[in-house]
Amino acid sequence: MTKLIITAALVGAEVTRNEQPHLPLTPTEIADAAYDAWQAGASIVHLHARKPDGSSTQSASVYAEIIRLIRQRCDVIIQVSTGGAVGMTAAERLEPVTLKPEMATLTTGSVNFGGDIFVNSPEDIERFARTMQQFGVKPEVEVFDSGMITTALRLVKQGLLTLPLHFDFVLGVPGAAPATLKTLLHLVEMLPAAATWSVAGIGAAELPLALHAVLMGGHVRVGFEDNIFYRKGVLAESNAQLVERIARLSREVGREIGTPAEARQMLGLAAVTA
Ligand code: KMH
Ligand code: ZN
Repeated sequence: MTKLIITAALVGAEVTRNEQPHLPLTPTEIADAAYDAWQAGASIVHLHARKPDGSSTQSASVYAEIIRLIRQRCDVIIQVSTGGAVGMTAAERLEPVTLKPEMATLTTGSVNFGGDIFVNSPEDIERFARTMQQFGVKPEVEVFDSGMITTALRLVKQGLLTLPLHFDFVLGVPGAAPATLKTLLHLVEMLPAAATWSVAGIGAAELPLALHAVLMGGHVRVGFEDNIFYRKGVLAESNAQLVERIARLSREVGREIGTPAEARQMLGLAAVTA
């Protein structure tokens, strides 16, 4: 089996310091969390940015500072969010793509998102895909429900996405696909040839789904964006602690952890030096 790619989703847009006291917020805190996650076995960091008051921002300058600080310390793959926070405009959400990070997320459909709606109109999805092509950024297709795979395949036909694709299944968001093994199997069956995939289970589903992915030959995403607990009722001490656990369990069942260089090869990204 291929080595495991671990993505650390360090910050997110919705989690607060009140809920998770160790949530990194400033560029320095986020870069420190990225470094610790990389040391624990993460080969990709999925980034969101925050303003000094803790609210979400897609400001290119804030992302630039986070990326600069991470790059000083390690060669982890940088993946910026284009989801941002619910209610942001497409132009706002696309700002970090202009920095030409190696990867960016691309959600290929709208979805109820707790009490909100995460809106991704067909027109905006095409615009996001075109902008990523223009800046040479590899998309990670974020799948909250099965129709989003169908839409990604349509974008391939339109020439807006290029095979092989990399998908991330975000399972267990209230209003979206449930965090079950059945869902995961169904989504994996829908993928085009040579696709790579990871799973991000929300809340208590993070660990069981990650374990399924380890055994199925998929990849995993963990971190405070998706889950703030280590176990029921016990908050995690850091993002790195969640990365370290899935790395340890994966090794225990005989699956080694990929370095950023190995992950770049698996994902078809160009090699870089730190
Ligand atoms: N914050 C969510 C509304 C992404 O990063 O691309 C969207 C999100 C997905 O987090
Ligand atoms: Zn995100």
